[in-house]
Amino acid sequence: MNEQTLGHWLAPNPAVMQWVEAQAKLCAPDRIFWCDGSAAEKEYLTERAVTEGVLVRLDQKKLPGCYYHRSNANDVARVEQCTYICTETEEDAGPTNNWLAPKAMYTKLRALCDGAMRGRTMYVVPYLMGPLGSPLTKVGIELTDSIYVALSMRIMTRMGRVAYEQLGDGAEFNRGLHCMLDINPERRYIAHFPQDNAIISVGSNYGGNVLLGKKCLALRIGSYLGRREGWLAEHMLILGVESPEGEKTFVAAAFPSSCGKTNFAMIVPPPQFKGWKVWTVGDDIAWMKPGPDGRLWAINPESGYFGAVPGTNSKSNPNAMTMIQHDTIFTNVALKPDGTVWWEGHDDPPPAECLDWRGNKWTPESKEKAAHPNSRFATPMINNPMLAPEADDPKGVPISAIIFGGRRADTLPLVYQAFNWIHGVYVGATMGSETTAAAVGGVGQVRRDPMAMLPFCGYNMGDYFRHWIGMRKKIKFPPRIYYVNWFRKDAEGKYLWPGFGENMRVLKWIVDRCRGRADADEAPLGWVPGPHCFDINGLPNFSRDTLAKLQSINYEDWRREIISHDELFMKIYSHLPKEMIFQRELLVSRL
Ligand code: GTP
Ligand code: SPV
Ligand code: MN
Repeated sequence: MNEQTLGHWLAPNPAVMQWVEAQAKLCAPDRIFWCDGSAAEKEYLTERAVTEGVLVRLDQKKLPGCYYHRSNANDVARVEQCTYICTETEEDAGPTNNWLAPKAMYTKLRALCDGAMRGRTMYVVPYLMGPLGSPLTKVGIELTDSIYVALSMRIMTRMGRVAYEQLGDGAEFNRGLHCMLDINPERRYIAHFPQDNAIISVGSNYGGNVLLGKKCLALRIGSYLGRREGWLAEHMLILGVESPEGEKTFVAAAFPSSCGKTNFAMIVPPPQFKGWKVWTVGDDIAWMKPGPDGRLWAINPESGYFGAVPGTNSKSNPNAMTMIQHDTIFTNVALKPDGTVWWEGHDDPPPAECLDWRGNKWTPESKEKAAHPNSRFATPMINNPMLAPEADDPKGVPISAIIFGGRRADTLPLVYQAFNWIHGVYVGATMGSETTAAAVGGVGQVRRDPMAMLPFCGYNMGDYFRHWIGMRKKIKFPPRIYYVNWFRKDAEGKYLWPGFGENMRVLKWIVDRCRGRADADEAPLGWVPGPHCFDINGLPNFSRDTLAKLQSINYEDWRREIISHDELFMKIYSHLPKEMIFQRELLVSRL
């Protein structure tokens, strides 16, 4: 395939041509490769990535279509300290975001990109976030000098001609520029220009830093556009629960990075839930808009899963294990001599010898982990045996429940339901969670992560709360709001709740509440399951007593918790809706 001739199929959209030309002039690539999304192109690019050493071909009998990638050891996760929201004023970005004036950032980054693709290929990657023809769908074009990004975007988004089809001769598309430079953390910037619908990412080649459709467009720019246009861009999975009678209830859930969205989106109900099915619509991002029928409708803008690998096995996530057996790119897991892969928490025991995520020899005696804690699979959603048929529906799905949840060893109970929408917004806004390996920095520290959006909100967090509160007026039948915590531990540090598939028990109560067929008791935090409508039958070593521990509220812990809420509230005080203060007072008085 001759690259210069590619692109001839492209009906010239003047806005696209002009912009690509200008960026090419800046970055000075030797070649421009116009991606069309075809199967032939995938084959060609894959072959080329293998030749260049960017991908390792895995055993094609055991793992057909699967490839292996190692990122630079200094580049293994999102970098929040290098992520900027370049709104016109610092106040618009708010105190929870890094900010630099757009002009200053453009100047700085254009200098870094100047000639940065000399000797390299610039891939022009057109993509859709959302199904073709959906009113919520957005067009993006990412220019990248990473063949890994081009191939990953093909999995994660609807990539290729389809994007030009939606764009037509319009000029409204997200302009994304990605230059790897020399993968130097000192020159790493993930910069967003919401008012220009533009993103520039330099100095990284990893996940959320560079797959610009995902966190950058679908969440940071998306949330900014959502406020302007009256919808919500959220860090949420979407799933559909089907009862034995065939009734389907759709639920969206926001848990911070590496806190269980992919797992929850794919749960397999335990045996006692005979006839119940859980379908995946999305595992990371939801775009939600009020529909003409007064309900809140959601799409998953992505078309693939970029999931955390460690801990994935046929017990914790059987659907994920099935879907990553073919046509998957693995990043930073361990590579076995037989051309297959391994990670901590795999079904198979540790291999006698393998190469770790850095490419060094590893044996079970090694002190370091074989797979990086933030190693990932990228797999197309069509691989998922429980992919909801609605995942491609331009209309989306109607959301009956919104769940918030964090990773908390103490203080927070297993489940409760907010009293109403505003209370639910408060519950989401005050969410805290232990930090994880999904972002560079410490692991295990509790921090406030409102709605799991702390690293992803593209404007002032106080205004974001106000937008959430204001949405209530636009939704006649608002979803019920819940809080869950799968991660509460006992005094010995062991998880009190078995989690994973057993989370179906919590989900069932939530669905039954939405359908008006489960009772609840009023408690200080919200509604909690009544004694007879939370099923614990068949749970080994689990008693009503354990459930009581999981649900218990310790007043001393809650005193500390509310003081910790206040730290965030003080930080954003000048934009904090007063409803949040009132909710705080109500909570204190209930406690
Ligand atoms: P991102 O892709 O980073 O946004 O993460 P995510 O929210 O999709 O999290 P994921 O489902 O990948 O889970 C992250 C980690 O949490 C994995 O190590 C899981 O094994 C663990 N985990 C998920 N669900 C549960 C659960 O119910 N209980 C416990 N104890 N651990 C869980
Ligand atoms: C997250 O960190 O929430 C992820 C992984 O989903 S990344 O794509 O790197 O953002
Ligand atoms: Mn995520």
